Amino acid sequence: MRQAGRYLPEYRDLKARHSFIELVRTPELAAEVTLQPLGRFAFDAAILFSDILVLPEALGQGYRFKEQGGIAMEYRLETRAQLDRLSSDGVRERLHYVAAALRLIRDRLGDRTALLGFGGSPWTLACYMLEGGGSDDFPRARGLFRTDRAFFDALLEKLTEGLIAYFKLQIESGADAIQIFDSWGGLVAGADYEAASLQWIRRIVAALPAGFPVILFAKGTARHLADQAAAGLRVLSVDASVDLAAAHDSLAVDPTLRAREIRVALQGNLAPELLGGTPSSVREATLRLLESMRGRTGHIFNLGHGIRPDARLECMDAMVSAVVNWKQQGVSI
Ligand code: 1CP
Repeated sequence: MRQAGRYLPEYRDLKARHSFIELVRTPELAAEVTLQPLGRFAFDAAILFSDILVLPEALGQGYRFKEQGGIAMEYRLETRAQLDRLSSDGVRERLHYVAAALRLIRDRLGDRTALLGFGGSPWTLACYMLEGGGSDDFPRARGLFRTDRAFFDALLEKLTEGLIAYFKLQIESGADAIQIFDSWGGLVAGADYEAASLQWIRRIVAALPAGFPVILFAKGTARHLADQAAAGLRVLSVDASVDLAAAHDSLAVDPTLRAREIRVALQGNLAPELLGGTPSSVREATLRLLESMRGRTGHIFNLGHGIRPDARLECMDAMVSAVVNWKQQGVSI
């Protein structure tokens, strides 16, 4: 889940003095923001503070953070000439600040807390690049995928190459696992999901060191969990619309996965909106989720999507202590 952000007073303090992009690009500040949530809550893992859009920027299409919230790209990717100008050649150099931040965080965390690196999926990044910013349904990316597959594939090739270089850099700099965010995977259904998104993710996983753990968060793709598991991912992070226990059981009996002896862990999937409510309802929902997974191996408790700015600290406390106590004592509701 996203751990940092406006729900934390200490993040708001830093944001009052530095722009979002300054926080992302300054290793010392990025390390500080990464560690802020761990100063308050007993998380097992830290996730690097950065953004998925640093990769398009490193390819040549910058982004900015709008003060009213949300993201805008420097321009909308439309022409072949613009596409030709994007290049994955300098990714390592241009993203050296991420490597420096990871090294600082690694040093400060020691080896008791896992450190997650991350990036967007090629498809999700293409959505932002083609639209020129955020959208509810990214009509330009969905349109280009259907009307100009050569352009689409050429863009996704560049993104895939760039992401492979970027993830290797993160691994060398101390990341224990990589989480790929395919936040808009749910916009492409059926066989299109494979062509638009999953095949590129599979290529990335295959290019990383053998066995290196990769977590996939792909919103709205519950029907593709078995395909994702077969793509070499170690953990599938699922959104709050999925019944986690049912998903676990359907993967456990999937004939293709069984034949290939593929097992994945599931991560998730408490609804982030709950954290804007009361501590007692958060505790109850957290315990209900944990209980539903009792006896099923391979569950990493997490939110079903990023933390929201209206999350209340007392609700975060209730959630984290419910998980910690449950783990220590096997507490039930
Ligand atoms: O805990 C952390 O801070 C982790 C770092 C992190 C991650 C993993 C951030 C910092 N962003 C992300 C991923 C990310 N960024 C995704 C994929 C996950 C998801 O679906 O939420 C996406 C789509 C983005 C792009 C982005 N960055 C948006 C959405 C834009 C849109 O219109 O669709 C937004 C609002 C951001 C800003 C951002 N990035 C990160 C934070 C903490 C914030 C909010 C900053 C703030 O409000 O001050």
